[in-house]
Amino acid sequence: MVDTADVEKALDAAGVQNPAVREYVEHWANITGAERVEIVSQADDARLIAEALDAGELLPAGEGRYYSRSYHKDTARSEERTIVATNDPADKGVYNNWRPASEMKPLLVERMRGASAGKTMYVIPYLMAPPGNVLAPWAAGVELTDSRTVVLHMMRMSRVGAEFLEGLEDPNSFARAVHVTGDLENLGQGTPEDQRYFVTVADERTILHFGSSYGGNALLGKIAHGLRQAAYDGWASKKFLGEQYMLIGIHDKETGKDYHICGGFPSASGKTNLAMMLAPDVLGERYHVSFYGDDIAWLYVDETTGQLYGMNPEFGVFGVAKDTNEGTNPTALASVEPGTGAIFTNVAYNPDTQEVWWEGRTPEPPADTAGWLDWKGNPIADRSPEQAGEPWAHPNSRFTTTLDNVPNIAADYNAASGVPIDAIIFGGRTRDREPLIRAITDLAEGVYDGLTLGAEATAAAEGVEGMLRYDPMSNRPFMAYGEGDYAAHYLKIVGAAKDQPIFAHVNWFQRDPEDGHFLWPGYRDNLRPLLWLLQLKNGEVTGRQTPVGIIPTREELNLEGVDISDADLETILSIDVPRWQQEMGFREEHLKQFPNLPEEIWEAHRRVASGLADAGE
Ligand code: GTP
Ligand code: SPV
Ligand code: MN
Repeated sequence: MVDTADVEKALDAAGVQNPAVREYVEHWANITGAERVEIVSQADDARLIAEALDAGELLPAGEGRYYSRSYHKDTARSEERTIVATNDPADKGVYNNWRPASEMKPLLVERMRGASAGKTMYVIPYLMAPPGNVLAPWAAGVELTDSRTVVLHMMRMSRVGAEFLEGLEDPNSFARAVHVTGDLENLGQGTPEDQRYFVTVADERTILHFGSSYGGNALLGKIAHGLRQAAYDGWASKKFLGEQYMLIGIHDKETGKDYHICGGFPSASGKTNLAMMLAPDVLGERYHVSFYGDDIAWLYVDETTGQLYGMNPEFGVFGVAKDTNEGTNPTALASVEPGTGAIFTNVAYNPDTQEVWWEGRTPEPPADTAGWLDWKGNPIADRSPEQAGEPWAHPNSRFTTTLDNVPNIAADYNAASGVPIDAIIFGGRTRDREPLIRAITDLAEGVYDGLTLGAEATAAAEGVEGMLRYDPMSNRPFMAYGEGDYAAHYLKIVGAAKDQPIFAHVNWFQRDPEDGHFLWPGYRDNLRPLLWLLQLKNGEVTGRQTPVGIIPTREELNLEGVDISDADLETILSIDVPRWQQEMGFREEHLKQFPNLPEEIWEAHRRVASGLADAGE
């Protein structure tokens, strides 16, 4: 085990002077029993990559690209094992899996004690904000991890460097994020003996994750700090919202105007794709879409101007590989080209050619299977006939790359303030009922709509793919406190903005009940309903009022060059009243779970329900 003098020496060498940080690092070095401590900064990337290649933790995937494979039972977030703990039972919500801090902390210390023996404990100082943002007091953090692969991911996903910890107004205002991998082969993942725990002790700003080295379970700046902790901090400070939102800019070259839209879709439901979207060819002369963020936005109102702002606290993209190709998302492919330093995880890999492949990359898998290994590392050529249909890549396989590599990254993505928000959208995978877009102009109705977002679960979480469930604001797995308090806080933050954003619910995933085809072509064509939404906000179109919002008429939606049948278009631009009436009953049950839901939300519910009752007569 490393001795305190050596920890002090490492901290000195890295220029870490903040006494609270030093104490925290020493404390956990003692508990985890790591053999050595290393403080990392962005400048260490090339060296750590070389070490990881040497150790076989990463494999080369062509020039300046890397491949990593995670343990086969460790490929997605575990919602069941994720817990928000605090010292106040009033923080218990329906979805946050609340437990007392006093119960969880000892359990985690017990599991982490001595668990990094023989390993290096990496100290990753990071910032979840563009430098200089007013929310900086909640953005600094220090992740401790015993996994080099996690370090390399964190360097791509967040701003890393000891400088972010010095000069904090309150030297204690950094999130303490401890990650210990554990013995992955003996953790009983998914069994009653499951040893994993992913705990955010929100009122102590301490994150303790044990038993995984994958994605949101292990890159603690991202989901645990950027979403769960931030949601709690935003509420406790009454200053901001931390949301699972993408954030894009739309530039109209004809009028010179810039618009910014943010919005939440559940995990693996299209945020990255929307943020990387190119305008359809016929609209490309006039409009340009720029990328600000694809997974997290923090929203706040500027106290002097009253303007609502959104900013992306992340520095990179951890995107779903499946179905990413030249047609669906050429931007994503460009962002992981040779030389970008991108890391692919759990895709199929060919060590002979250093190529990678995933389902949907090309219509058919490589014809010559020689050398190809599936995501578990098993040769494709050795598959039995029964295994032939199994995917080559894990459905939640991902690519990791920094914002700088994204071709449509906004010129001002690093701006300290973030950007003014014009619209907030919600959406998800919904195979029926939800039209292409319905706009909502009232704040309470917008928040109500977010709270009643119902969608199919995806492979981004273990075990629930395809199940229909409510996913409030696309935050169900990231809820940090009670849903009633959350709704009230949301109303207050956005309600304080002098110009109110327009809300909308979108759905790219309606399917034909007979043959299952997607009714809307999606991807870059998704710009069309968004342009309509901005025109509606500007008073340039009026749409058609329905009980569940305003939907575009066929004429208003720019459909030039879209390949869609009249019948499909009709379906996605209409409201199935009986189906919606049935939905209102489910919504009532869903909302009833939340005590102290603001009366405005219930009023919105009753307004929509009575509108639907009238429409059905
Ligand atoms: P997380 O990173 O898990 O939070 O997910 P995300 O919301 O960023 O999801 P992402 O954009 O990576 O999309 C996930 C999957 O949805 C991919 O397989 C996409 O190909 C698919 N997808 C995205 N947009 C569309 C669309 O417009 N239509 C259809 N049919 N599929 C889409
Ligand atoms: C999600 O699951 O919503 C993600 C990926 O964005 S992970 O980092 O694994 O949480
Ligand atoms: Mn996400």
